[in-house]
Amino acid sequence: MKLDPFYLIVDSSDWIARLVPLGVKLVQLRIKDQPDVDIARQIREAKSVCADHGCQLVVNDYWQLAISEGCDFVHLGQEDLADADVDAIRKAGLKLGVSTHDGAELSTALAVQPEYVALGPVYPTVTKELKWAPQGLEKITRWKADIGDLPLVTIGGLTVERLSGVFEHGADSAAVITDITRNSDPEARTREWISATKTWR
Ligand code: TZP
Ligand code: MG
Repeated sequence: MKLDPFYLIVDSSDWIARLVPLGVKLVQLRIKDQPDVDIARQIREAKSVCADHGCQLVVNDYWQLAISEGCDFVHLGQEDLADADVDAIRKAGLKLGVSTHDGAELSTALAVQPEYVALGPVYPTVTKELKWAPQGLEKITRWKADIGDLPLVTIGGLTVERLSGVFEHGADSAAVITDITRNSDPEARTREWISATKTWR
């Protein structure tokens, strides 16, 4: 499958309502530590906005809610993957993306035949505490050589200025949180991302 080269990750349906109408085509709803009822409501809102704008919604972590709300794509980290019922996810017809940080995690991810794997953090990130040091650009090339046609999402500290580096090293898509959500003008920055990724779309 072909993924959009710009993969926006946000922590609320409000962000999705604000940024997806600008032309975002791939977005992940990544909510942490909220009651299921709030998450379900936000998934519904996000799904509706994405449907209106031809945007692929990916739900992080909450695969049961993603199934019950009729979504078609989930993203799981390694711990979530270990706990998840992958057969149930597949039976419900959902696509699956998996985070990876090292070779063992890549093997675990490939075993469930995901629609993409994500590699990170490419650069230092303020968003998430990780036990892995920044992976660097060369590792993108190695990962891509290992996975072949399977789409490779890169994540961690990515900015508009760093896009050509990750794509030239073999990334298929670049995921971003901070460079957009903590920008003084998130709408303008989103437009810059859309335009800067045009070559790889
Ligand atoms: N996994 C690896 S890095 C990261 C995640 C979820 C966070 C990326 O966020 P940012 O703000 O774009 O560095
Ligand atoms: Mg997770």
